[in-house]
Amino acid sequence: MPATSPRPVPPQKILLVKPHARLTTILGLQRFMVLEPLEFGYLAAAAPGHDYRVLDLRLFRAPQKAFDRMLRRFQPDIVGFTGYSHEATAIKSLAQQVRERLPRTRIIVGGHHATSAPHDLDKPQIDAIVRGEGPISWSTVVEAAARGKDFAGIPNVLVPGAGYDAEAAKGWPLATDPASMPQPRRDLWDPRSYYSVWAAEKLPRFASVFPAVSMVRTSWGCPMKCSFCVVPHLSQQTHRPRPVDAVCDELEQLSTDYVYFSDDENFINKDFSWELAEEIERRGIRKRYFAWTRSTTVNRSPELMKKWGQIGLDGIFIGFEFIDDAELKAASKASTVKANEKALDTLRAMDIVVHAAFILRGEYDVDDFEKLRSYVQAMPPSQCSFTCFTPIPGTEEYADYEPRFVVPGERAYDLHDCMHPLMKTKLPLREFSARFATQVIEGIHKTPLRSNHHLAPPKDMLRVWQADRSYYRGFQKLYRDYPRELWD
Ligand code: B12
Ligand code: SF4
Repeated sequence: MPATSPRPVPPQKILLVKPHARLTTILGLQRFMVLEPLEFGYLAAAAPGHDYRVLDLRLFRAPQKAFDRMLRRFQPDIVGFTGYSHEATAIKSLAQQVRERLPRTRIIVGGHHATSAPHDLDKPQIDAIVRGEGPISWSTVVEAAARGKDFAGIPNVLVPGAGYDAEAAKGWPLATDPASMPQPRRDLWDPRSYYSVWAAEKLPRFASVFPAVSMVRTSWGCPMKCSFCVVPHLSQQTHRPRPVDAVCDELEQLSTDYVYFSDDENFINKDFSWELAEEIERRGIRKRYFAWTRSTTVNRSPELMKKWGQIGLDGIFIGFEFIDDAELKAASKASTVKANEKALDTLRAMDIVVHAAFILRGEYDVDDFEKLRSYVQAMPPSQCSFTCFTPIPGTEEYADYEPRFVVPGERAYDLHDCMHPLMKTKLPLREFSARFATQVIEGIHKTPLRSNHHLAPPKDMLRVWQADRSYYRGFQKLYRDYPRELWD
């Protein structure tokens, strides 16, 4: 008997939506950078043969109108939402609108909030919650939707409603082999819409500080276990590099010259990073790069940094976190203030700019703020950013702290941008916001482009000024995102 071929999956109209931000802190950040919705490129590549549209609502001044227009014109069979925890309310509200207007459309949610806090998405307007790396399950999810089946039993998928598996939701999703990931599609958005302020020790005269930027993933995960970070949970404390050739093939296809790596730690696997650098060099790929790493990695492998500097690495994000060894130890950072400073000096000597990221705490009083301020003022030119310590959804720490949150339940997710303190602050919230804003703006102004008097095109100078103002105001007004009785 001839083998029967499986029935082809009926082609679907699939809309993939990234919600708009609401918090002024995030809107301020977006003045400096909005990076590609790479997750959707991976999904579309994992289940080909369908008609995909990507709607990135971060790019619209009137996101609701853009969403309405897309639903009306495209009439999707499937809508997939992604989102961070601060976007949880937006996801639920947009999903509700789809449910009311297109009752036959299947609604799927994936991404960080779905992975870390799936119970928050156990709602009637959602048909499936996909956790972890989407490509593992996406084609099965799409096939089930296309055939009108339900989603029970698909790996890493939870089904809202009576069948919601609260036990499965307690564990972290299954890991994915990077070699099994497809090459992400980039034809679903305009690469020129995505940008990042470009940090560098030096830029050519009149070079733009807001170039079009692509986001590329060379690896994900991290073997370390800093107590404030969710990555070790997401990655089972392993670092997973992609095949070097797959990364280089992707780099070669990019239409932009600037690449922001989305890895958690780009250089922690020395052999992989070295091999990747050599292959980039061998293929003659000429791009500028920005990456994330630890100071201890820089100190352990300065020659690797030098190599990357030679092939185009302009800047590195390093979590300095705290300015005191006891705090670093308490957070299991496995680093010291000296190690951070040494890495900064090493990289500056190689003309690689450091983005030093600090964490401050809601318990900070005036003295603590002043201590941090003096430390940052005394640093050599670097790009500095600040977040506020907040427990991460999905971790045990989050559950421990939750009873002490100043805003209850789902509202706490709305504030989860690592800039809004979730516990009561020592200073009144309004004063906390003002001091946070001052720290943030002073940090931005330490950029070497300022001290080196980089001459950017006039439109960029204006844009930087507007972004600075918007970012500063976002922090200054942060207290307004809380109930009024908490402000003073
Ligand atoms: C790169 C990155 C950024 C970039 C932005 C990336 C972008 N495109 O916008 C920058 C540096 C700007 C950034 C900023 C922030 N980030 Co960030 N970021 C990351 C990082 C390191 C990688 C994310 C990424 O893009 N990976 C590559 C893509 C391909 O993978 P992915 O998003 O995981 O998608 C896969 C799956 O999740 C799934 N999937 C995703 N969506 C969907 C949808 C469907 C329908 C399905 C089926 C599957 C699916 O499939 C995808 C492909 O496998 C993660 C840490 C991590 N390990 O993930 C933190 C992380 C996502 N960031 C986080 C946070 C908190 C922030 C900020 C709020 C921090 C801040 N104060 O600045 C801001 C918010 C920015 C904003 N505009 O909202 C948290 C989110 C936690 C949470 N529960 O919300 C993370 C997990 C870091 C952490 N340590 O906690 N970030
Ligand atoms: S080194 Fe970075 S990515 Fe790794 S656990 Fe610590 S903070 Fe997270």
